[in-house]
Amino acid sequence: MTENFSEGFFALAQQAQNIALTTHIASDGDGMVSAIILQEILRQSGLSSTIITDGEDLSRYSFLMQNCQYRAFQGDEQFDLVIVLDCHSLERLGERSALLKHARSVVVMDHHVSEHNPIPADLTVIDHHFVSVGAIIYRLLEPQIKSLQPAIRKFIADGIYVTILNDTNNFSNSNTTAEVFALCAELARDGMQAHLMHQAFLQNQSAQEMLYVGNSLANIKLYHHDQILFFHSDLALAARLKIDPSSLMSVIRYVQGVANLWAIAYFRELKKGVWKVSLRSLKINVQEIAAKYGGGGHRNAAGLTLKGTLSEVQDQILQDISAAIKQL
Ligand SMILES: [Mn+2]
Repeated sequence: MTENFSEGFFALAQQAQNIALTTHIASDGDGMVSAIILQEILRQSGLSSTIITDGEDLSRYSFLMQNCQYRAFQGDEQFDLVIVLDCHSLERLGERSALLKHARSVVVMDHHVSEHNPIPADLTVIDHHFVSVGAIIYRLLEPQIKSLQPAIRKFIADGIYVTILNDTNNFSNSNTTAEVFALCAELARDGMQAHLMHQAFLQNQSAQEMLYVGNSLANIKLYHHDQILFFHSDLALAARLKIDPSSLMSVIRYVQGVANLWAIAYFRELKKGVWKVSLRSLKINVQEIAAKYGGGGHRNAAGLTLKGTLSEVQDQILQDISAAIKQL
């Protein structure tokens, strides 16, 4: 698969006049950092590209963005080649799905469980065995990466390590396998220093962010014999603290240490009456619940968007989680 992919990938990239890299709505440290490192790999082959965002604050990746070319989606842009990372369904691209209409070719690289409405592409890699899309890039473009100058290889290793920190939640999720450690050992041999990446990516919160987290944790509610934990952050809280929640690390990780839980749901208000719901469970399959509402993810971690008041949305999700628990 490696050879075929990299050949096909570089052939498409070389034919393209211009290249866009993009990822799912509410981008994260896997999709966005994968875009940053793939942009560097393309640059090293003499190919320029642009990362198309939703205009979110990317400052938490600034330590990897010295040479990054990116801009917010403007609505009517045309790119010959569009590379979609960490997502393979049209809905998950939001407004940026318009990029695909004008594209001559499309590449999709993802590691989520297959969903409805997959993006039609010239080249698709979807493999849920991979810990992150960064890890897919490393394995599929390994010969190219190994041939680069040491400083560039280190930069790419740093980025791939960050995608793994993000998607394993600092090596604490069930996707932290022997292969993940083996891959990280290779990254360390390329010059990646784990303690520096940990500091840069996981220990860079502002005091305002901690206030946002603290206020969100203050509204924890427990259901079903204290086995289901709900909490939320609304628009009023973000406005009061003058914070852009899309720029923050996942808030849900602060409750993943709570003992004896069957499921966690975190509700964040995206717009008036629209809630992004993040689900976590080591017992039930939350990907199935997310898929029911057009969302997606993995068995243990998934997300969806729901409209309604907070209590309507929470009632709905509580019913779904309770039903899934009953079926166990
Ligand atoms: Mn990912």
